[in-house]
Amino acid sequence: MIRKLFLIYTFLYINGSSSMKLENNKYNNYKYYYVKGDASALDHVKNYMLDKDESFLYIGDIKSAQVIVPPELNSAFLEIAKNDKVNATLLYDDIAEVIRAEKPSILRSKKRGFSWDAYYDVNDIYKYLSNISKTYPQWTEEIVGGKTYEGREIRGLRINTPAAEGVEKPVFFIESGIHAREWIAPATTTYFINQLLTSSNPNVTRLRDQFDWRIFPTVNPDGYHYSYVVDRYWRKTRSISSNGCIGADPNRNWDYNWGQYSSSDNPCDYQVYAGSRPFSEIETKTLSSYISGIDNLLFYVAFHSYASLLLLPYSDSTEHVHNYEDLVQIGKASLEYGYKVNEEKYSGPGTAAETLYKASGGSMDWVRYALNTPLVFTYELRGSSFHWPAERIPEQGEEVTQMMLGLAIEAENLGYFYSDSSLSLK
Ligand code: 0X9
Ligand code: ZN
Repeated sequence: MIRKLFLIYTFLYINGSSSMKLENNKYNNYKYYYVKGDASALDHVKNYMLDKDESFLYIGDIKSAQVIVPPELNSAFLEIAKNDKVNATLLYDDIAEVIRAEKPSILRSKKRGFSWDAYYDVNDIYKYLSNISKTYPQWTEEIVGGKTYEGREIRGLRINTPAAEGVEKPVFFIESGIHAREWIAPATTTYFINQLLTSSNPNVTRLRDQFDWRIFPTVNPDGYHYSYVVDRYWRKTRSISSNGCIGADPNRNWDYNWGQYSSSDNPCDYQVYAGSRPFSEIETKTLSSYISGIDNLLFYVAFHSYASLLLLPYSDSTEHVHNYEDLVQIGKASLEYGYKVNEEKYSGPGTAAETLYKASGGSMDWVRYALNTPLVFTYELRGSSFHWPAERIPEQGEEVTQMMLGLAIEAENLGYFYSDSSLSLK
């Protein structure tokens, strides 16, 4: 599956320098290529380019990569790619233009406030959460799931419509935006919140009423902000290591088989530095303790991007959890519901280890293993790069709304919860 190969990470093939100096406002005329070839050829191209510019941005795996080429190195890049028989496809001629188009114009954001035709910085996302919770004070509450290195709060929204006396609804937790550059995740999550609260579709209002929702649009707000204002391709947190390098991959930092697969122990690794120890990052430490304090946690769903995949635990083993068949059945229903919206086919459901690659220290695995949470899923949302067009956020948002509906319906069918007595009193 070619798009799977697009899926971005890998510590082996990445420029490991923290001196990544590309700034969003310095991307003018940078070209964005998809490259494909055999491992040694790709490696040669990468090293050749890194020799010319130590901050050359190469994000890839064994057979393919996305590379972002400064204008003065474009001809050198094309020449070496040709010589090495590496196939380079130009995806974006000027990536700065793409990044500019992702953000709201000042005029538009002043006029319309928060919307789903542009990507917003973390403060605006938080303002949205606060505004919507004031609009629905009986149903919602602003919640704090943890803290960040730079002193932000990990803010979310609890949606818990009134239930019959003594009824405790199952909790549905949504973790989104753990990887800073995957902007479609927070945008989709706020879209979904908005659907839950404003839709008059009876399926959606029922879904809203079935659960005690804890929804966190961006659990790595420091990283997201940095990606928004400085380096669009930032993935990690923003903590400073003892050697001065910045950030750890928050999806390698959880205390489950920490540091084993697809993890780097080099603090300067641009992508998958696992941190100095499990839960070294204040974000994962505080968020995991918040999650541990939740009684009755039934669903844990994480949103990433991209490549259209549905992943199940565990991410670093092909062994199946005891209710694996149920997870597959529930996941399939979710994908069928989603398919009706855009006819987009997701791969999976299957273990992350079988569908994608082995990766250790991820949130989903810890939540499943440490807390024994019954229904745990990771979605890689749509796209073939980190740049999902802003005007198509609603498309992704509608699909995710249906996918969540599919999850709930099939889980109820399989007897994971009974909701009739607990539905909203209205
Ligand atoms: O590598 C990851 O963390 C995820 N892919 S991404 O391209 N968005 O970075 C996959 C996550 C799979 N699940 C876990 N590793 N827990
Ligand atoms: Zn991710």
